[in-house]
Amino acid sequence: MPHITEAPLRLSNANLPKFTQAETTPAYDRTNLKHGIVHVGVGGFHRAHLAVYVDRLLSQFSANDWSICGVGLTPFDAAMRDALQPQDHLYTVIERSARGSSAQIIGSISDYIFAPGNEEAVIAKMADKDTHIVSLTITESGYYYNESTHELDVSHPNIQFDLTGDGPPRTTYGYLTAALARRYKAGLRPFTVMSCDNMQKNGSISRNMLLAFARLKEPNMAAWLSENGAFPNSMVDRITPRTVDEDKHGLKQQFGIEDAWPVVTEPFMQWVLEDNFSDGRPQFEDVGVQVVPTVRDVEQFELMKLRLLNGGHVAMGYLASLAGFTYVHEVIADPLFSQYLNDLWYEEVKPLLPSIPGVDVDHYIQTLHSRFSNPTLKDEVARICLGGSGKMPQFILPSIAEQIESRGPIGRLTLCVAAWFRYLSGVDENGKTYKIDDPMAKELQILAREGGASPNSLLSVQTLFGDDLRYDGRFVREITMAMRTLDRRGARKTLEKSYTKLFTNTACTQSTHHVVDRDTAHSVRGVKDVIRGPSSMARGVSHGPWLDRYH
Ligand code: CS2
Repeated sequence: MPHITEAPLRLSNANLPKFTQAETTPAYDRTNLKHGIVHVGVGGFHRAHLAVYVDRLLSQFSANDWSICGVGLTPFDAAMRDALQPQDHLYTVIERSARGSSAQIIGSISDYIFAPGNEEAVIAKMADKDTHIVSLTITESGYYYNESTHELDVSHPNIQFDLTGDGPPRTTYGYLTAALARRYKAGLRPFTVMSCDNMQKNGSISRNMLLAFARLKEPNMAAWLSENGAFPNSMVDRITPRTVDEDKHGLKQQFGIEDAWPVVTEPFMQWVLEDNFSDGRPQFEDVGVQVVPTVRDVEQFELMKLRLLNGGHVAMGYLASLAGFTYVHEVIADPLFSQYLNDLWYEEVKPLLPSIPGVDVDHYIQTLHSRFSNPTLKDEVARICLGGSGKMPQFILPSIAEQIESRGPIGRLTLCVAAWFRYLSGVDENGKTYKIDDPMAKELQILAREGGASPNSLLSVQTLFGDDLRYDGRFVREITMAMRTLDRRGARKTLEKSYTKLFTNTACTQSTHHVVDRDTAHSVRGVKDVIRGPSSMARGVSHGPWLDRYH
């Protein structure tokens, strides 16, 4: 690992030629770029994903019309502005694996507008003729999508404000609609709205929600947008932990780069993108994006990724948080938790997935296991527990509903919902308090405390559970039992009770699929008896309540 002896240098255009330890630095003229893309929500994920693909386009294909202008809509985004502006919007992507770390300096974001106080500048930028795509990473809750009715949450105060108020917009739809109305009047084409959020049919949801909003606010423009707009669906993937101070220090010491806000990520990166654009697009396929012709081609990848990767994160996250784990790789190295996750994947999620030509789901699951096991990434359990109200309806509840429909097993999926309910109390099993970071935190926390070991109060939230789940006798029975067991025994003991027998009886009889490449070798050590197909216990009890014999 290189260690720098000279003084570290602050990132800036002028210093770029001096960063000799970086694997790549922008080799293009950053003064000669147009903002073909305006991106709303510049966080770690965007900077490790779309911005990296665009950086490749700029370096390798001189795609100068496609640089990114970042936009931050919330007051919290001031921190990103303050980090990026003084360093000419350059930043470093630190890739970490068993092989070590590498640093790439990324230059594709060439401007940043902090919206509060500069609302007009954001609208003007989106409306500019050089802007062809507005991309979004605004989290699940940024879409104001009612999971139960599949409609825009029109009654939300922010949406109401943007529909009826005179003030500057508060929601993404407020900005998009204002900018699109200008383009409509100016005779320009609508920009493509490209969602890069983890949602099933992210493009279709963006389309339906924005059109619902626009029909109420700008009906003429809405008709034009409906006819001429484009909202590609996509599956996006790259695990991107929160940056901590240690990452900044490490970057200075190892690579001589002083960066106010680098991004840490894994080597893996994937983007499956529907080829549906209203005002042109860069040749994303030239830089490793899987551009596919129709929404159907994206759907199956999306489903696999959201239900297995994101669902897996949610499933382990709340139980692990209650049990006091800090990092994801520690959870996966614990045989009990690993077995739980493995059984959830194989028994309760995989059977629901369509087969994708050329994709081996078992291999995909093993890859996830090894990605989650990466100890160099230090992905925090707290991160994967953020925003559960947006994640549960996307990643977990649909699997439960589908399993109920086909009379399949739901024990592990249900235990994860129970763990979330217990987590919402805000106190872990060691009595440690933590903040619930969720747009619905206030109301959910009140309901969690009111409900105690009973799920009924939380199940009454119709927007999350719809009518089919909250009135489903089997689900309600299982979650009630799961919550009681969790309450009495805690997360680890609940799992221990479920698995002690299984481990002694079946550990030798299961076929084991080990992942053996260099990058993932860490995953094999310590958990080698755990990565395998579904357990016999799971097969044996799959149609009965999973936890009832522990009562
Ligand atoms: C995580 C994702 O917090 C979460 O929802 O599951 O951020 C996950 O790391 C990414 O979707 C990976 O592509």
